[in-house]
Amino acid sequence: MEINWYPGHMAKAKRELQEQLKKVDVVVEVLDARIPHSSRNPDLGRMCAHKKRLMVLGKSDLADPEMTRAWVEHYRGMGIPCIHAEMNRDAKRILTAIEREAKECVDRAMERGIRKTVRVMVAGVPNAGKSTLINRLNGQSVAKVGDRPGVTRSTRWVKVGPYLEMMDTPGLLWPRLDDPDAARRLCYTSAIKDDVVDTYALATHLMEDLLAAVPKAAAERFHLKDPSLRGQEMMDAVCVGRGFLMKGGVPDLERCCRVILDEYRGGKLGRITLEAPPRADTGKADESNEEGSPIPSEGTDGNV
Ligand SMILES: Nc1nc2c(ncn2[C@@H]2O[C@H](COP(=O)(O)OP(=O)(O)OP(=O)(O)O)[C@@H](O)[C@H]2O)c(=O)[nH]1
Ligand SMILES: [Mg+2]
Repeated sequence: MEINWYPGHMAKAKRELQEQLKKVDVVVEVLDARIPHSSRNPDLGRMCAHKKRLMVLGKSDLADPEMTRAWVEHYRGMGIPCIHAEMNRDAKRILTAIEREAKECVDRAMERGIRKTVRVMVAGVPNAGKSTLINRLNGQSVAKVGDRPGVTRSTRWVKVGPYLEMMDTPGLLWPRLDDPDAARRLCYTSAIKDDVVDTYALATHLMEDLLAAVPKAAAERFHLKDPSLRGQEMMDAVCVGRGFLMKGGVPDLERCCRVILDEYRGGKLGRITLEAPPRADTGKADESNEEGSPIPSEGTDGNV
């Protein structure tokens, strides 16, 4: 499944971000807690290497809490400050974590008798929840939010307190999505828009990944009597199970695909994380060789 999506506004946004970085004290990188490896933009890591950083595993209400904890530990082990958050609830915790990262530069300015305004850039892949986070901290909906990628089109500073300004940025992908598994998972979570992929292939892959990660929950939700089915047979069985049939009993695959994607995205199958962090005893935790193991092992449906 080939996926290529790097619209013009993203290339422009990347240049703008690079330019703005000079003015920024802290970079908050928002990841999607359901896919903490694939939603990490390697370009951002490189661009912000010399900045104070805070990683926020957003949408953690949709992810398996145990796995989220493991990912937070994993990134902390790499020396990156990391917290998890549900954007609409955890504003205070996020604010405290930002203040912690900004303390050094605030104290330095204070020694010179200056009360510094801290400038924070909020960056990450499309649809991760960046604008939602800023609205929440601001207390008002100043940034446009929407459940599709590419809602924020240009950078924008928002004052969220007397001494705190945050920059909302357009979601950034990297120009070559050369890891097909990561690209596919970015489609599952709507970081890449549906129009650029084949919906049938995407929904089939998602269904297969769900059956691998949470077999019981997926089979139950989609009324699949035989959870070992894959490909076309599996999709036909879902149509029969859920009653997505057209005249003459023909499977309504279009509807089936839409429902699989929508129900996963809406958290209808429970809290699922599709990537496990590398085990602590394998591989070194340094940023250059960081890799997540793609799919949690069979039978992790304890996370539902
Ligand atoms: N369940 C859940 N949904 C969230 C959370 N944060 C944001 N959302 C939803 O995710 C969608 C995308 O949120 P945005 O804040 O627009 O995301 P963004 O990162 O600014 O997206 P772009 O501007 O397109 O890059 C919206 O429908 C939000 O309501 C969260 O913590 N949990
Ligand atoms: Mg936005």
